[in-house]
Amino acid sequence: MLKKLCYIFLAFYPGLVFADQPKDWQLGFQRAASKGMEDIVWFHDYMLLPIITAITVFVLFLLLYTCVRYRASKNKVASTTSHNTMIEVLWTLIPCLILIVMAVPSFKVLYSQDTIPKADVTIKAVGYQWYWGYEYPDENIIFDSYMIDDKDLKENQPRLLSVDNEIYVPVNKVIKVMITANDVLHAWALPSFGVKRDAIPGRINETWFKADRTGTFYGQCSELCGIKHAFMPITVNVVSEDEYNQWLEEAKVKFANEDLNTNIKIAKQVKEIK
Ligand SMILES: [Cu+2]
Repeated sequence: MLKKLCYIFLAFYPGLVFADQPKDWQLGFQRAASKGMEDIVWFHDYMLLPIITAITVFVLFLLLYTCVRYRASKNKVASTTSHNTMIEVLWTLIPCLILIVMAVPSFKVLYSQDTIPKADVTIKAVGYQWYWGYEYPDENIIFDSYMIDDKDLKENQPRLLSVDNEIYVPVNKVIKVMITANDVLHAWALPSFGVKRDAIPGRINETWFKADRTGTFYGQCSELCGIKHAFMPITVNVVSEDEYNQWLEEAKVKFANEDLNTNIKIAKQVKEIK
């Protein structure tokens, strides 16, 4: 019971949920790991939620007041009022003002997501039915990332979120993600970074994030893409620069896109034939 109460408490104070993956009973956001997500959480917690709460309480008050004040037993003859210019002007103007006040920070967040700074690392994510393929175009690395089945899960690996080949990125660096799909619509989404973009066949969408702390972060495909839509998770390891370089060295061998030496040999042969 106490545990459940704690979860309900945490659900309303999402900033306190120390997790980079979904938790049982969670209602709020996952803990932010990038400036972009911090802005989104701020916008939700200090702008949208107070406005929504105030409007709901106000409308509830009006409804209750009307029910009591104008109840049939006290008002034998019903009022025939059908217009009140003042009130009509107010209920048009006030919502407009509320929308304008909301629009300013909203557009700021939207544009900061849209303007991609100079990238330190570029990753291409390709959605397939039903797994993700990744490329590090500048590093000649390419690999597929499949969900790990329940029976193969190791300790500390969350169910439905762990993958066999995880992405590695350095901390505090701008990571640009190019997102596309091979077959149907998918969406590459990582809540802690505030990132979600549709993966569309024949088109490349771009987004970016700059993780401000190390750790393992989990996301999922967020566009209904078929029968195994729920089984194509995303795992990102944010590591130090050194660890990233170390991983790169290993990955360049393990996931080499093409054997460069063979290409050079073929090029030489072509030249000789000519
Ligand atoms: Cu998908």
